[in-house]
Amino acid sequence: STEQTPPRGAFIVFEGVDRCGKTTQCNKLMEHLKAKDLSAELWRFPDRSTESGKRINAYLAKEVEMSDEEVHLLFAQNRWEKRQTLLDKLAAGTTLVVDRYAYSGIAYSSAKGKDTMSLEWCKAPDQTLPAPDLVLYLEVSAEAAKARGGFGGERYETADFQEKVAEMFEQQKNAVWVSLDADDSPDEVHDRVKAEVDRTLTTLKDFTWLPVLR
Ligand code: NYM
Repeated sequence: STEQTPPRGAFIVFEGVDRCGKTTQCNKLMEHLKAKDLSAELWRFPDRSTESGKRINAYLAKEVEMSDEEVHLLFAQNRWEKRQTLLDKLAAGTTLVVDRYAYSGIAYSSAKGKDTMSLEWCKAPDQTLPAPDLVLYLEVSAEAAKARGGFGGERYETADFQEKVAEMFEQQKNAVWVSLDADDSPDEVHDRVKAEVDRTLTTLKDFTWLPVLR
């Protein structure tokens, strides 16, 4: 047969503190991928539609109390629930644009600074989940974040805590991370996103396997 297996989809993750512009950039990237006629889906974590997601939503809305350790594991469970679907989509050639992943789980939990929750402890529950091909980290300066203001009433949405979260993101940077200056205009950021994603898409022709989180 002359049929060729299509390359797998790309696994692209956006990360950053609250109000860094991730949602805007995810939507712009989806338009770019659709314009290229690529099969692509937009996902976000937490997925608030599942059982674990509903509990997470109630926790973030301050409707229920939970220990920091419990909610950390619940966020990880919320990702593990999606593991097989995620792998199936990529194998079928669908590119996934994912708004937050394990790095958020690790950053927000370890930013709490509890001695029961070291960085290593926080990393453990997500280990061996599929690792993304590209992490686009939207870096927003403390000044710009303050100027944007408008934090909602959810848990974690205070300037002091967000600064600690940013520090914990910094500690997780690795070879697939690209930091983008999110103080630039949305269109400028999008231009860089496009360049990074297009570069990543071309590398997928050369390998079909997916690494795992370590
Ligand atoms: N968050 C998100 C965590 O604390 N742990 C996680 O694993 C994930 C994925 O949930 N403040 C936090 C970060 C956000 C909040 O995210 C909800 P969003 O993107 O606002 O829906």
